Amino acid sequence: MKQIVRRSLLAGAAGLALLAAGLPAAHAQSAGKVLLRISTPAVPDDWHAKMWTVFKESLDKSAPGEFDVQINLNATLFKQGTEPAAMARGNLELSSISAFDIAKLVPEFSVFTAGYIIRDPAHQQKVFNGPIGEELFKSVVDKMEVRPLSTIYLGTRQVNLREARNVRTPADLKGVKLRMPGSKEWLFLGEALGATPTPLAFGEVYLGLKTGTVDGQDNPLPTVRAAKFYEVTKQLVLTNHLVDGIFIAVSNKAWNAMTPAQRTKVTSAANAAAQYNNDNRIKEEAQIVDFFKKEGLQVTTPDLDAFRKAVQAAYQNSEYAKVWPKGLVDRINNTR
Ligand code: KDO
Repeated sequence: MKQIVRRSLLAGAAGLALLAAGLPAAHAQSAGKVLLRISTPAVPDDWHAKMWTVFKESLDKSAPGEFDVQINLNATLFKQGTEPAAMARGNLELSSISAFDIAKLVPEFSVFTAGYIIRDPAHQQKVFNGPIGEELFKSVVDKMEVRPLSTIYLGTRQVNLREARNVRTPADLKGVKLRMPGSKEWLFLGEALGATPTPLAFGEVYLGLKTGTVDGQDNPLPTVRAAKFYEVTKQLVLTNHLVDGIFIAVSNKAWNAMTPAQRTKVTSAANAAAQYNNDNRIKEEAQIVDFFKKEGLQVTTPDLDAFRKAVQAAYQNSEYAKVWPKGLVDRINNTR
């Protein structure tokens, strides 16, 4: 008995000594390495899928043999939108989470689910890398048990229709079954655009368009190319309605178990991945319209003022705006 008590006291003391030295208490381990499981619905050919290879290569270089980075694409490990819960439970270490995922637990974050708020990728980086990002990310760490590390430009979302039609204003989307990801924040965006939003997971969109379950979908153009939605649609309506962002996030469990040196390396790997995605996506967006025209799609520009006014009014009058901290929209607008 004495022996057991003494042993556990010793083990406790050793644990305390490790913590005092800033060493990890307990890591998810894989053959002695720190396990970093990644899950994303992204298709392999999209930039925010390829960026995870940049992340892995960066860590292999800065910390050879220290991390076991496992990349799971196409939502094969966790369903789209369930990643934050999996991370909080300790079943997943990393993923890229959206403002829509965050808004479920940090309601004020819904300001970034609103159309026509973020102006462009540079504005997005300034907002999230400045005081606004710092304040809001603190609530994410506390309420979601995950820590955003860097901001990924997912692209500017556009409407993509199965059959071409004349779309000048939101009224022209009346009755159009527009596929949106399956959460109320997404469905509200579809409604604000004037359409009839229909929830569907990303992995089911191609077939939904092909069979006519939905009349259209919205996504940034590089994703329309990478997921081959152009094969089953006839028109792109350049609404520019959401300058979309996702955030590379690590679970608090994994983060707290890392040494300070490991945290620094993981953070720079996330930044390298973000830079890779952002540079390539911005470059591709600037020239991608020609690709779709060659594929035979009609590319049209609607009355952007009409879309902006309708969407902004829908949000201002919504339940969402009621929880936005006073002055936040002005602060976002004034970030230059
Ligand atoms: C989508 O389902 O339309 C969406 O673009 C939503 C994003 O938040 C993100 O989940 C993305 O899909 C996936 O990463 C696939 O590109």
